[in-house]
Amino acid sequence: MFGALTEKFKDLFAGMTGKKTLSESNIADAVSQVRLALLDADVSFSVASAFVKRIKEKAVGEAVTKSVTPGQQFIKIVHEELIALMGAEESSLKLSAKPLHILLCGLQGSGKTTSTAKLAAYLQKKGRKPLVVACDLQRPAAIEQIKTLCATIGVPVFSIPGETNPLRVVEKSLKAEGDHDVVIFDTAGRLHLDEELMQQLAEVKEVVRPQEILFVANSNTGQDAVKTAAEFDKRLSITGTILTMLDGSSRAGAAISIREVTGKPLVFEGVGEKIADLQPFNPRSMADRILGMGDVVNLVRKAEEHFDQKEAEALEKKMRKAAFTYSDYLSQMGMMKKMGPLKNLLQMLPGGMQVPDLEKSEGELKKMEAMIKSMTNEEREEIVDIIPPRRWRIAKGSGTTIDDVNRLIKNFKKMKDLCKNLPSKKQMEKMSWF
Ligand SMILES: Nc1nc2c(ncn2[C@@H]2O[C@H](COP(=O)(O)OP(=O)(O)OP(=O)(O)O)[C@@H](O)[C@H]2O)c(=O)[nH]1
Ligand SMILES: [Mg+2]
Repeated sequence: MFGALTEKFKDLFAGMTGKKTLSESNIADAVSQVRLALLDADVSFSVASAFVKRIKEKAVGEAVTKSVTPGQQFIKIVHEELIALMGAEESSLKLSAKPLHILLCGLQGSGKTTSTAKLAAYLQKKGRKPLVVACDLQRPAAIEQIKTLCATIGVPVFSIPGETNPLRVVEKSLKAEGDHDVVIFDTAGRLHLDEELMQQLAEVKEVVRPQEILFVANSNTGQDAVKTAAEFDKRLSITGTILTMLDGSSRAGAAISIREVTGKPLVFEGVGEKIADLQPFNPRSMADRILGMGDVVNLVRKAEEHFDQKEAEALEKKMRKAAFTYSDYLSQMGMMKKMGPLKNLLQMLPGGMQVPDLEKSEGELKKMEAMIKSMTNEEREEIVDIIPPRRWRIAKGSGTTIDDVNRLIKNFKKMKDLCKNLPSKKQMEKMSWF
C-alpha cells in the first residue's frame, strides 16, 4: 500500500550495518531519510519535524543489543513512535450509549454515504439495530444511493421525499427512532469547505447531539484531508476520523497527520468499495504496513518453519571451506526453494547473494536434480573435470540439453567462488538483514 515509503525504509536500513550504539552521527542519514520519506508520503512539515525529533531523542545513545542489528533497533524505535503518533491503541465508538447517534461529515466524494452503510453493517453484526437517516438533500440521487446500499443489508433508511431542509428531516427522524439503538446520519458534502455547509452541520449537531461525530477523510487527498479535518474539528468538535480509500492510497500522510493535528482518534479504515470493506483502524498494523514489517516478520517465520538448522549448519561448514559438492549444491537449492521469498532477504545481504528464481520454475529444480543424478560419483565430487563429452552424456542421461548442463556447471562454479569470499562468521554477525 505504501510501497514507496516501505522501499525507502529498506534502503535506509541497508546502510546501517555494524554499529554498536546509535549515535547522532550514525543515525543522521537515517533520520533525514525518515523525514524525507514522511514528507514524500505527504505528512505535514510540522508533524514530520516533531516526529523526527522524537525519534532522535529516543535513538541516540541506545546500545544495540546483541541479538538485533542496528537497523532492527532503529526500525523498532521508528515503529513504536509511528504507533504512538497514530494513537497507540485501537479506538472504538461509545457503544454503551443507547441510542447511539453517529453523525458522518466530510467533503464531497470522501466516502460518507458508503461508510454510513458499512458502519451500519458493522454495528448490525455486533448485535445492534441500526437506522440510517438520509440528510443529504443536495444531490438528487443521494437518497436513492443510501437506500440501495442499505437494502442489501436490510437496514431501514429514514427520508422525507421532497424535503429541502435537512434540519426538518433530522427532527422528524428523532421521533421515528423506535427501538433502533444506533442512528447514523449521512450528510451532504461540498467540494470545498464552505460556511453554508458548516452552518448547516452545526445546526444538525445542535438538534441531534450525537455522541460521535466522525469526519470522513479520503486518504488519497493527503494534505488537503488534513487541513479539512482540522477545520471540521474546529467547527464541529469531531470525535474521530474514518479514513477511506486506503486500498488505493500510496500516501500514508493523511493517516499519520490527521490524528496528530486533530488530537482525535482514527476510528475506522475503509479499504474497498464493498460493504464489508471497513475495519477498525489499528495503529499497530498500520505502522507495520508503513514500515513493511509485516513482510519481514512473515519471512522470518517462514524461514524458521522450513529451515533445517542442522542441515544448514553442516552445509555452511562445507561452504566455508568451499568443499561442497554438486549434491550439496542440489540440497542447498532445495532449501532455498522451500524458503521461498527468504531469498529476497539473502539478496539484501551486503555483497548480495544471487539466488536463482526457483519458485518461478518448479521444473528448474527438477532438471538440476536429474542432471546431478546423471553424474558419476567422481563428477559429483569434482574428482574429475566435467569435460564436454561428459557434459553431452549428462545431458542425454537427464533428458536435458547441453546448454542446461553448461549453465549448471557455470552456476555451481560461481557459487563456489562466492563461498571462497564469504565473510567470516564474526563479520556475518555484524551484518544487518535490512
Ligand atoms: N476503493 C474505495 N472506494 C471507496 C471507499 N469508500 C468509498 N468509495 C467509493 O468512493 C465513491 C464516493 O463515495 P460516497 O460514499 O458516495 O462519497 P460521499 O462522501 O457520500 O459523496 P457525496 O455524497 O457526493 O459527498 C463511491 O464510488 C464509493 O464506492 C473505499 O474505502 N475504497
Ligand atoms: Mg454521500
